[in-house]
Amino acid sequence: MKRLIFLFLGMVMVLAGYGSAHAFGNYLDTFNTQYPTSQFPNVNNVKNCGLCHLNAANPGARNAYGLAYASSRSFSGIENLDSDGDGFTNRAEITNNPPTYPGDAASKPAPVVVTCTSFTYSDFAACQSNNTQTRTVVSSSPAGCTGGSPVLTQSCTFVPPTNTCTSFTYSDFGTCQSNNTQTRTVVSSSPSGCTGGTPVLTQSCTFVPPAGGSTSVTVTAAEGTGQITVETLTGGTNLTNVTAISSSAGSIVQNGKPTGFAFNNGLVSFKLNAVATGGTAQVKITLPAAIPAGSKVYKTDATGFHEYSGATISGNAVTLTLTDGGNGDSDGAANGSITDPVGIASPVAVVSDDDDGGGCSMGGRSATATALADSAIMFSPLLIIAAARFLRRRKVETEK
Ligand SMILES: [Ca+2]
Ligand SMILES: [Ca+2]
Repeated sequence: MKRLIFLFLGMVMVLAGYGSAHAFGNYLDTFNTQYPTSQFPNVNNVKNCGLCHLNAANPGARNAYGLAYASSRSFSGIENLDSDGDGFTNRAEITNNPPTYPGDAASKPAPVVVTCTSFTYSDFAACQSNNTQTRTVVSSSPAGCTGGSPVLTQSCTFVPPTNTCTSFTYSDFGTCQSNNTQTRTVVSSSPSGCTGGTPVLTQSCTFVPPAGGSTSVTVTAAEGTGQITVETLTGGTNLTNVTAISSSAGSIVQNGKPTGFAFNNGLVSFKLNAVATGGTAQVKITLPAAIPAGSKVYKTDATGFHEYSGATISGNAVTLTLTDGGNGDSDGAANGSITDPVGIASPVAVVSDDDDGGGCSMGGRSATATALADSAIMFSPLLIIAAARFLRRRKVETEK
């Protein structure tokens, strides 16, 4: 009995195996017709149960390709489908070399490697300290390519960035000048070691002329000789600090004081306000009496007396042409005001040796002239004696 049972089971197994093999054989014939080995030599790689079933070794449920075939019963009818959804059509997988399973998404042709041959680039970045600059690839072609040899760097000449000042600390603004501006200076700047930048050094303001000034001020000469009048002519609004000073005052540096001259009326100092910054101005100084010929105008500063050429003498007045911060401005700064200690040096009186005595001249005699005159005076008695002798001799000869 047992033997009968084993025999039965053996026949069932053989028949089952035959049925499976027979079914596979039918499909395979059809498959071979669609994909002949003669045309696709490697197609045999996928000619097994795994073509249509999830498990090649133990064929059970169909995979996606098997299901598609079961539905259509036509290999040609499903070859343009991508049954397993791996991105390749069933035909592309089967005819690929090597072929892959159209029902197994994990089995698919290796991607085709295309090397990029053309590129578009970003702009080059700033030149770096190593004298190179770089750019990046924006796009490349052909589509889907990889690699290639994009040119991403080039040589350049690195220029160190200038360290420009961006922040400043300032002094206070100075007083408002006659041009309605006031200035300040940079005390410090940052970042450290910077240069340049655009500090704001001036601003508008409203100039207010100094109070108490006048266009004409009269003071008594320091030497008591009379009145000295200082008046503005052009280029300044008013005068302040008009002061008469002795030329020998302790406040006046005596270096350079001319010899043979005297400041008969002393000096007069004044401040001329509201001169255009750096501009020129004219001031007229009228002295108590006519200014002697040969007089010179002197100005004084911290180093002493200096003859001033920017002056015109006429009668008892001298007109000074002055420049703010320059000629004639003893404060030395183009600051809208002119400070001007000035005096007229006249030749000193020289007592002559004339017989009538007591006379004097204003230095009009030269040293040579004086010497000749003195000689003439010295020898005059001898001339008288000689003349007397000459006349006496003539008288004797006549009497003979
Ligand atoms: Ca596929
Ligand atoms: Ca596949």
